[in-house]
Amino acid sequence: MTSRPTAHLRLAALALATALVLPVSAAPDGERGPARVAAPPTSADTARVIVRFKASAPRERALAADPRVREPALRMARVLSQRHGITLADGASVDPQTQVVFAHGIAADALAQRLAGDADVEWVQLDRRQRAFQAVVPNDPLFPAGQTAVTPAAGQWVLRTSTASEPAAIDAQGAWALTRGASGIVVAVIDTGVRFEHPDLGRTLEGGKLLPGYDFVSDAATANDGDGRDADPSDPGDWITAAEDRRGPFEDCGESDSSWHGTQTAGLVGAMTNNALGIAGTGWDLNVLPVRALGKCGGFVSDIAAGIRWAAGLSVPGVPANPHPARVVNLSLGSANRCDSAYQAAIDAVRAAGVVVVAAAGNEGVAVNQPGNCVGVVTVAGVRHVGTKVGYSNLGPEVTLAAPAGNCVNLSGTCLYPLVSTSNAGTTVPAASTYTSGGDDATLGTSFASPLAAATAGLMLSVHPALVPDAVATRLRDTARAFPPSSDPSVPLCRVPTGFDDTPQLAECVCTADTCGTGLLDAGRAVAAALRPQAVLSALPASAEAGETLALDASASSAASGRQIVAWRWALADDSSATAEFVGPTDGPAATLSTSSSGTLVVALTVTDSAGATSVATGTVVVNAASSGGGASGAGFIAALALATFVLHRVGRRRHTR
Ligand SMILES: [Ca+2]
Ligand SMILES: [Ca+2]
Ligand SMILES: [Ca+2]
Repeated sequence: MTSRPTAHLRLAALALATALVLPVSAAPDGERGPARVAAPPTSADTARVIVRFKASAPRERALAADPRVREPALRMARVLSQRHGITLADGASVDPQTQVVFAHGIAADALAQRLAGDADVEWVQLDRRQRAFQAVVPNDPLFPAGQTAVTPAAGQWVLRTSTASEPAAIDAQGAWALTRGASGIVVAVIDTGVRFEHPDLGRTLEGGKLLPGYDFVSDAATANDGDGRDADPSDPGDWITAAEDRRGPFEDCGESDSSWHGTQTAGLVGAMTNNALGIAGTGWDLNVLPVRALGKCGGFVSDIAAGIRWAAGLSVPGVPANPHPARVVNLSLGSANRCDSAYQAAIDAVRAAGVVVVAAAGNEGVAVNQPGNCVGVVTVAGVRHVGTKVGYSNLGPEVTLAAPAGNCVNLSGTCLYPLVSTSNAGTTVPAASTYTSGGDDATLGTSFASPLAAATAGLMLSVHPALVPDAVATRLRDTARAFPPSSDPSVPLCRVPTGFDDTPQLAECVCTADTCGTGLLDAGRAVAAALRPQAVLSALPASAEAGETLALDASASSAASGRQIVAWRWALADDSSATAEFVGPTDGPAATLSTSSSGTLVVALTVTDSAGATSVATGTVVVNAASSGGGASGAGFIAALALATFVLHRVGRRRHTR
């Protein structure tokens, strides 16, 4: 630094000149307004351009006094000044061939034109000022904080950018700065059905958000619509009378008013957004597929499993094919049981079809219910606005991550931090369309944390449709924000429950990785992560024989919409114990690996997209000694077989990393 005082001072002066025109914050009426930024410097100020020099160009470089600096900075301004008769100043380096150049008294585009003609210059472009994308604020009136006409006063705090007082907010605003969702990406809500006439939902045919869907409730009494399965998933109400609670098919179901549960989950996923009415939906432009599987006193696993399959576009006998297959299925339902085979089979089938299954953890403060405890599910626990577990939420190692589920904090008055969604005023049959509030109808429960994650998955798939379910889950998990500690030292750590019969943990507790997942859902970070490419190693065998040649295939790798994979790099990871060599190029979508000695091979594939983002996938192959006719002997053969099986499972899990 001190070796070039003149250049240093000149740059400092330029920086000061730039800084002087920047912040303008007072509004004309003297009231404090949002910070504004003046227009970028004009020709009267500083022109700044980025200049890339040809590889053949001579380089003038400033001495690097700092031993940590690997390459001295480019300083070509003096040479260019002499050649072009303009006083130029050196700016920062971009790469070994590219630097910024400043000038006064000339327009930036004129400067760029002059320098572009230089024989040593490859290209010149304007060095444009870039801005952080501002949080997107939809105009739905229930979105902002400070509600006075209705409750909760916090409005849709859940969707806003997280703050010190509401650290659990999921930053849907950050996600919306990247995408407002592709309407072709469908999120299915397997629930009690919906109210199509709600003005903040509506049918897609009439410009609304709800696809036609289907009603899978096969038992007519449960369905409460007069028949079994049918093509209308409208929610007729699921109330239980005192008499029904006493005897009959709904005995002990609990006397209750209609819940309009499905209308609430649907609104959280995809209420009409920025329509100057009611609420914003987490998924903004995502469409919602209503699949009715619950009615009075819930519903049966069989109907839910059929609904999961149909939602994903798979066949269900006796039901017409779904013309709008979903990429995400939300399950805000369940029971305190181990995962039933019927659930797991449906979940496995739709995951194989590329569908992300998201489920709520349940609301008893004990172990995660089914289907949240099934394999391959993104399972969502509920947190308070401060990021601690909300008392009622189930918990345990099956949880993927946590999201706000609604909490009140206060013991009297209206609930302070519920979620807000679309609903209906009817206590039995449908009445007027409404929104939930901080009153008796408050939206509270892990049922409402789950759709926040489901909609986020839909936004992720909107920017990168080829992401496989495991990649969506990994990126959701990896981008979750760390659980904040409680400000109250008396709040205990959550503990892993022993099961469904464990003493319920119904008080606030501090989340840990094995109780509430990897952290707090962050929609903004998750969608940003979805923009990264997906490295996929296909057709990698679990085992091979020494001397065998392996064909490696990365053609299933993918990039986000509008980007392409532009580079592939194959390598063997350092922890490989077998000997092998690549035959031919290692920078294409396919490679050939020739094995020579036994051991374990860890193949690493790095892909780079046209935006320069990278992703790595690794796969493991066990290389066994070549059989020499005699075959492996007893114990050794069995050990090798066991190892191969183990690795097969590992590869199966690891094949789609990130
Ligand atoms: Ca029916
Ligand atoms: Ca029906
Ligand atoms: Ca709205």
